[in-house]
Amino acid sequence: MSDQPLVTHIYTADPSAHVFNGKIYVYPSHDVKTDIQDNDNGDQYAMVDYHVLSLPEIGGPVTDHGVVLSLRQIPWASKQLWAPDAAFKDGKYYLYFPARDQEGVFRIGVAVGDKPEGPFAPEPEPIAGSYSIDPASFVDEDGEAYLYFGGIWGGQLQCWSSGAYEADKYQVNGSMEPVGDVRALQPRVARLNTDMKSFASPVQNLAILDIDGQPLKAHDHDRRFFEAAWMHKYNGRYYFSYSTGDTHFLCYAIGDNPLGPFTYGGRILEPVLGWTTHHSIVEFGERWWLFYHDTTLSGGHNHLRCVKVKEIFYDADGQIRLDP
Ligand code: FUB
Repeated sequence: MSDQPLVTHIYTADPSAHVFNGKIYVYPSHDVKTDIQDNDNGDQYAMVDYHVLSLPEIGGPVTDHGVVLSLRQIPWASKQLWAPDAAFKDGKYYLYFPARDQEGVFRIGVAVGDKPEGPFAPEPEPIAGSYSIDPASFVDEDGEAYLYFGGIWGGQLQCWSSGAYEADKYQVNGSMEPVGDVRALQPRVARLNTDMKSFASPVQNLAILDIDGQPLKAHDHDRRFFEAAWMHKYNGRYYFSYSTGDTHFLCYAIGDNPLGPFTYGGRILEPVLGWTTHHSIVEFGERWWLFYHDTTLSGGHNHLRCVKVKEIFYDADGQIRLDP
């Protein structure tokens, strides 16, 4: 399998891949050039629209379906259309996306379409009760739908520990997350209503435990959740995967319930070229595929990324491997 970007005519990142109608659809961020210097707030990720990509098979021709949703169409959003995801339910397609609202607080919006390739019409308000970034939707075999989300540092998750937004928690004693031998910040999950546009349950923390059943600690930057949630199911078990941010790993944790708890399982991908790493995992053609990004197309500019795909494998214990 070649290590080539899916497309080279635009910069793409944060790929959320799904199989709809027998084809692979990829919902990426659309990276753009900017004069904004790199910073830990992520201001350099100044995206203003979304494209959808599709391909009939892995390695096949990739179609760019063009702009399917723009910042200017979203009444509540002010900037930064970050990592999106999509879902299908009852004949409609839903595009979930984070953006800063008019006050600069990240929220999660949803836009609805009739086709997987869009276009998508945004709801006038963000999803009530939503916050932070990187929504990942998951529709289980029983039809129940879930939205996973959250990201620390520029993604503001550290401001929501009380359940309400606290701007002064963005940075405490020079740190944008808890420090030391305390529980790490956890990703969030809520069940989605059948309308797929509202939460059916309170937002709850998603526990990621070590092998001894203890929550991952804040100092454990090699394993603790940072951003880039993804959920998939393999052999009846739930796999929650994510990025460790400043240590640049993609990791996964396994559980028996989509609401957790999950036990840390290992790494999926070592650091790529570029600061961020973000992915999705999808089954297609009875094989499993990791969609991810790096910055090779731009020669290493953190905010100008390109989406790639490689095959992944499971061993007899269900652990994810990059080699058969
Ligand atoms: O693309 C902007 C942000 O960078 C995403 O929301 C994060 O997951 C990281 O990839």
